[in-house]
Amino acid sequence: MSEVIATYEIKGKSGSFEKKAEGIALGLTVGSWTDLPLLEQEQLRKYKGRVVSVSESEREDGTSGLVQIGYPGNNFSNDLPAVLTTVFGKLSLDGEVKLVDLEFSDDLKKTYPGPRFGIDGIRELTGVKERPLLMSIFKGVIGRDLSYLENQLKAQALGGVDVVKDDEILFDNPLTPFTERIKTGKRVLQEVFEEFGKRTLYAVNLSGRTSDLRGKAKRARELGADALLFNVYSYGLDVLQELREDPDISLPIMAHPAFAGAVAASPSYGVSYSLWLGKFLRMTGADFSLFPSPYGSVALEKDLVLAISEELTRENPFHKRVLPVPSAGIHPALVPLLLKDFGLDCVINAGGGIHGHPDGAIGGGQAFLQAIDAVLGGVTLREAAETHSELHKALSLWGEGVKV
Ligand code: 1AE
Repeated sequence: MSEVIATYEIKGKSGSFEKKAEGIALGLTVGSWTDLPLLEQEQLRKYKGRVVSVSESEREDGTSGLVQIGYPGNNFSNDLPAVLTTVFGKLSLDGEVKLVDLEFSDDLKKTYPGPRFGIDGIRELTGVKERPLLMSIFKGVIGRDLSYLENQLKAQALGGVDVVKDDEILFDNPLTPFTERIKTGKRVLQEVFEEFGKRTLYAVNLSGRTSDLRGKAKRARELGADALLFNVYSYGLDVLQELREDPDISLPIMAHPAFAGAVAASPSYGVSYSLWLGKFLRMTGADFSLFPSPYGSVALEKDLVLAISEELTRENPFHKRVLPVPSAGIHPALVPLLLKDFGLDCVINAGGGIHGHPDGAIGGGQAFLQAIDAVLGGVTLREAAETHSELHKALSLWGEGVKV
């Protein structure tokens, strides 16, 4: 049966949730039911929502109901805007209701594209097969010109990072226009490759009006861009899906979580992080998903973070796996914790933790790689730091209070 089953967590009085569930199942589908003549009930039956389950629990902040409603696939065109409007349109405005999960039947699920490249494809492109990828971020580039960007990019590549991404707040601008960033980035990274044999990819921020995005993305591909950074939540998931599905774009897409907290951060309202930054991004075609780690400057609770990662990486027959990118305030002393939580198939991503290294971005990148090697070799960071000066300096700066 073609169906989407939504799970909601609802705050309310004990014993009230069965009625609430019936109200949602009917109110968001056929409207009234028991008052209808039998003939009309028969005609509308295939559009009627159904209550799948209702349970309740007492928690510190009051009574909560966990309610599952099944919505027939007949009710919506098979696109995420229609699905979201059905399952959490008006309801999202109706008090303390959180959309915890959506399960799509296979016939619906398989119509979403999933990532074009996925973890294996990105590993092919970077040539990094047996360790987590290392990514860094341009920092402090607003108001700076192309030569500033060029120097930062070169230092990051010389530090050995695998991917460099634009800062998400760097938009198209006269000092560092989109197309010039791509051309400059390509030249610099090719020079580093020819001299040192290290391949680094650059993810350029695809920004501007929605109607211009496809054209800009195609131009980026023609110019030889490696990947696109995309502030998906400032635009919408369907825009991401459009970019992913366009065969003339065909570039890896890195989804930035900017604005995602506006919808997902509340424990009692909005959409769960695992859906928002996990399942939906995978369905609509991101290759990388950035999200706050449990440890850094913008931290999320560990169980929420692990639930996002699980949605991105769990095997599923329809969609490739997405690279989890736990981010924000990451420095080398956190590498053991990140690898313990996320395993090898993740990206270690740092801005300040690379550029803030006492030896600059070159030393910053090297310190991260030394930390990754140490963990994979079963050596503590303190031991590795005895023979690696970059790691030693990083731990002296950031390692205090972190078990290394
Ligand atoms: C959760 C996104 C993190 C991000 O995009 C970013 O720029 C992090 O910078 P740092 O590593 O905190 O300096």
